[in-house]
Amino acid sequence: MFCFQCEQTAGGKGCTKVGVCGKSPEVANKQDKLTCALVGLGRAATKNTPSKLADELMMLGLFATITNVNFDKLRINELINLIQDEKNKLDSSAKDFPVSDLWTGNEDIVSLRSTLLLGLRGMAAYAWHAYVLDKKDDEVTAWFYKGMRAIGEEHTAEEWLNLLMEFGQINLKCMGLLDEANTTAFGHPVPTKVSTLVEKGPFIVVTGHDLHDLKQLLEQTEGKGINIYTHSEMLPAHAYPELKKYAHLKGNFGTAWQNQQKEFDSIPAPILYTTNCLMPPKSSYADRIFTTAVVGYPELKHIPDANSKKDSSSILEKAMELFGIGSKENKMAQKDFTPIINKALELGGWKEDKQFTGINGGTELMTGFARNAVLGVADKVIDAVKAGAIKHFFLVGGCDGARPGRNYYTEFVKNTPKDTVILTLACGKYRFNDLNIGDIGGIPRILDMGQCNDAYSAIQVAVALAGAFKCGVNDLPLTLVLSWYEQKAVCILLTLLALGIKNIYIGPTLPAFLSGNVLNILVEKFNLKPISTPEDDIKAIFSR
Ligand code: FSO
Ligand code: SF4
Repeated sequence: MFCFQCEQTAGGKGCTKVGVCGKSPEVANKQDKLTCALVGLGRAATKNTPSKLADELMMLGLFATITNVNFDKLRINELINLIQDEKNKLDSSAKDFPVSDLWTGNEDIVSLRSTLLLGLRGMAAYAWHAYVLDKKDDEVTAWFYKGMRAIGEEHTAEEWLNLLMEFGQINLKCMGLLDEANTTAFGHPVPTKVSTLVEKGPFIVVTGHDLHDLKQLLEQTEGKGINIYTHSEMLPAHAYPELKKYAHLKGNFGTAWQNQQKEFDSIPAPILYTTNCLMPPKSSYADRIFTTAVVGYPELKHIPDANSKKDSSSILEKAMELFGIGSKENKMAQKDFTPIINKALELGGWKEDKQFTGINGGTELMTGFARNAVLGVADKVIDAVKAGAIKHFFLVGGCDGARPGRNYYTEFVKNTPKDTVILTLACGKYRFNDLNIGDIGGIPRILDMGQCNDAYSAIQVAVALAGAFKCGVNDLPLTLVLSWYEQKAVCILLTLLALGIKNIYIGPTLPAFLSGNVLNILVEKFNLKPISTPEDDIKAIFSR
């Protein structure tokens, strides 16, 4: 096996024996085969128009290879078989990409090619979340095929760089599509206080990013005496009007994904994984885990899609059930959560209310400062900047992770001057989102904009501020301090670079898939900077 796609890769170079994430060599090799089959599907799509199922397989096949999503070689195999079928229907002469060529060749070319592939994986997750809410964009869909074809082609370094920038723009479109899907289905997020108290009685913890799954679970648990708690990237769900209206969506349990083995160990409740980040479960709680959609792990219980299963092919029938793909009509995935509801009732929850805290001891988390809420008070923000009450904005966001060094982000936030505002998003915020660092004229100093895909909101706010101040985004008093872990962070970074955003700080370590030369190009062109210490970085930011 070879895999260097995430921040925790072995030795900062690549996992070759077994994944630090727990991925086995068999699964890693199958995922490579899946990736190369998707190149074949991309090639076949030049001959005939891909079907709805082909589009679904393109998104889901890429999504399934993201870190901590699917550890089940049988499911990956099913996807490969379905992809081969669809490819043959489009063009039986189209060849897959040789697996042996996927991670080999000239170091810089491998680096650039891998960066595009990993970005495509991240974008596939966003496209899928939009798709289950019935939103699709032809340009985004077409780019998956184009991008995967490119993975199987020879390109010069300059051509790869151009492809990466083009991809960054497409991913912006895709994140915009998901923003539209979420806000159309659930309304615009409103600032909301979220408690970390877990009330006595039966409850279910929901993790991952899929708001459509959460909505269905809320509907099906209403009036049943079961409370629902968000975990990790689900926290922003509390801010959406169509989700927060459910009184039994009570609060948030736990922190970011890397603490799940400790946090889930002894809770008297089941946990629903709608997406990453799934860690190999300990035996103490494996029987309480339920996966759904693209998430998979051998032996864990899976909530299938309840949509029609009436196709003649049995692999397809199975895929329809497991992943929610392949139905003839445009149907949003429908799940029957009875097994998890029964488990919650059986386990019964705690006998007494339990007060939990964030990692800094705070008991309340604020969320819901997405673009609509922030731009709604834009005048106030602009006036505060003009009056000198707000001196600088930081976007401190991205993924959390298990490796040491990530308390940089906590310390960074603690060290920011009192006249600065911190925008944040994704699961990295758990390092500091329970801190009370005050407000500026009623504007909280920490503004949680949402999940990782809500980087779209942050971009909209930055562009609007630049418009108001009649300057470019790079001229704003704004610094991006990003933490990365998996491939969604890669597609977001490419979008930021494609928008020409400079001076981004990135950590806790640099991606193993960026070769020295590629990194040099990014440093020269965009002044991308690795993080150092919070004190030195803050000093450098203010001396610019
Ligand atoms: Fe975190 Fe995991 Fe949202 Fe990622 S839960 S690490 S960037 O999947 O997607 O922020
Ligand atoms: Fe290693 Fe990360 Fe790949 Fe897992 S996803 S095998 S930890 S590089």
